[in-house]
Amino acid sequence: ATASARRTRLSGVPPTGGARPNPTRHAALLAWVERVAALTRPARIEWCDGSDQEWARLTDLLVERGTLLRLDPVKRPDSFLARSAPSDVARVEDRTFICSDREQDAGPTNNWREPAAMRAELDGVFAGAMAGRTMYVVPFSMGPLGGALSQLGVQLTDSPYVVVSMRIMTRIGAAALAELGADGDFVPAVHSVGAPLAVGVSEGGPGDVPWPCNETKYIAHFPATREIWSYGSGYGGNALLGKKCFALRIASVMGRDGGWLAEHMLILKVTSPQGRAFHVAAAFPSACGKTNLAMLTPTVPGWRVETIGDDIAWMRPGPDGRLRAINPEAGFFGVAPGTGHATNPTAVATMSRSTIFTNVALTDDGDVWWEGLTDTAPAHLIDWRGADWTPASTAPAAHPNSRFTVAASQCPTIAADWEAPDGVPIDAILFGGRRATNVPLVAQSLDWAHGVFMGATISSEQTAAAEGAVGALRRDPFAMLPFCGYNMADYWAHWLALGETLGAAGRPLIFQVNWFRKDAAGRFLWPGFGENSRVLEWILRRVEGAAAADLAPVGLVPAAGALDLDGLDLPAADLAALFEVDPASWLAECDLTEEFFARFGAALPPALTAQLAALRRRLDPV
Ligand code: GTP
Ligand code: SPV
Ligand code: MN
Repeated sequence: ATASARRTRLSGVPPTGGARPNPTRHAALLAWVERVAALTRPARIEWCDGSDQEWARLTDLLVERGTLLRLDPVKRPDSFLARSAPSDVARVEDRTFICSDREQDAGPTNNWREPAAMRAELDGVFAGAMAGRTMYVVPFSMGPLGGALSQLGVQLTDSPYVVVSMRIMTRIGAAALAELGADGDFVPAVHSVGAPLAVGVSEGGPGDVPWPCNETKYIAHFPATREIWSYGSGYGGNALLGKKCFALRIASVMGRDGGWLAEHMLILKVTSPQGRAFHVAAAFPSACGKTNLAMLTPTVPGWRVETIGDDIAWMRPGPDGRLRAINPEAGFFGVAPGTGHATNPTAVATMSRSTIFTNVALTDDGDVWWEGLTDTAPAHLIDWRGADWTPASTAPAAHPNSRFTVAASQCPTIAADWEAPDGVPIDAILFGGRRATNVPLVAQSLDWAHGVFMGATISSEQTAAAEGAVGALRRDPFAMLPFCGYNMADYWAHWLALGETLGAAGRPLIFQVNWFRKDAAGRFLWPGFGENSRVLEWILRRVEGAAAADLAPVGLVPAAGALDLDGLDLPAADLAALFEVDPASWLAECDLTEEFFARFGAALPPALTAQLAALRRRLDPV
């Protein structure tokens, strides 16, 4: 069709309600919306204003369509359960693409596709993809509106479930659109569930399904033009494009080009009994404890923990030369299983209302349940697939990657300054993973480069957050394996360079932690959760220069008595096992690191090769 014919057709499309159509004078935005609509051919276009009325209208509509089930309004006010298609429950890493101009800029850890070829392929896939559905225009801000570290995006989506989820996870609507003005920069993000409706079938009516999606999926990123195209999935990380696609994959490229960092990190504020406030950022792979650490209830007397973010941190050197971090998100998309009154009471309190649960179980009285919420399971449930479940059932009631979506502002431990536009100064950075063996409970890096080496060499047992074999040990450098939008070796070089920029005075201390070490019988050696505050205490005393450390081959570990174990029933043998560094196993690990590093060829920073050699010398000093 000619451009003018297209315009005629589009301007004839009535909005279903909500904001008036085209509530912006941003010509480039309007042209892009029109272009995508001409390609995907939605039945109507709706601009989202982010209002409470819009939330009420869309959640009602989703309940009517069977996508959401309203939970008991007394037990769980304004809250909903979604059951996804059983095939659409996690991120799809093998369908995630980085379409940089040059293959080497995607690096060996990403799936690279030549941009022009991918564009042609996507043009085919997206043609008519939204037929019969509403295309929602969702302007959003990552980071507080107008903040110095914040960025704007606009997501087009044919999924109202995605709209209501984006409303929780980011700052959507009229304010973001106003911030964009008539010519502001935004990251364009197109999302379709890939389930066009046949002529005569209406959205949510007979012939439609509660959770539309497509067996074929694409999560494609164009770093040069900062574009995102997502197709075929309605699940969190695949579909809420402000999160992993923008705030990590695209933003990491922006950070590379602009001298800042986009990281898969929680941010927390810790206040000592003496009243000194510290800020900690920590990178753990998916489903390895970020949300739990961010909401930790300390067991060490006198310490206080407040939450700033649970998944993503954007960090850049501030005017005072220190590294400052913001949480670009506005909500939590947290792992449900294992989140309970005993392990994370803060999260449980956070989701007492206005929460969307996805793929958890439904109780007979209209509330939710998952493994680990309580010690004993209810006698009867409807499981995440919608089938009857009893404690005698063999499969779990909630999917292992079932999630809660809830506003950060509802968190009882949210820090007063969690939306500070200039961020908070970071004192310590933690790298962790799920390691049954080898990696000690805590070790401080010897210097910045050693800290970068610790981050670059994280390996972790794979979890249900992505499709793939759960439990398999894999390298997940900086917990960014699935999220770095460019060559991982260039990313390490960027971290090394940032250390230079920050200088000795501005650099946070770097630590490695492991809550998941096990004994031979497979039992966790460390109680974890609130008891992790003991490790935080030692870390922050190190920042103050007030805690003793011994040099171990892998880094500085707490000197005898320096880790506060008061009141903890931890056998001496378990404590020793938590810190055991077996040179033979570690030398074997060094060989694996050498193989891993070799994948990056000439892009590997020489400083990391030097770190590996130094580690080997410390393990085998002859
Ligand atoms: P993503 O949202 O996927 O990025 O995950 P996350 O890193 O935020 O992980 P989360 O805090 O949700 O924890 C994932 C799982 O690990 C949950 O089942 C937790 O109960 C469990 N977990 C978290 N912290 C600890 C800990 O200190 N010890 C043990 N044993 N398990 C933990
Ligand atoms: C993760 O997998 O790291 C998550 C969930 O935080 S998702 O948003 O799906 O990426
Ligand atoms: Mn995550």
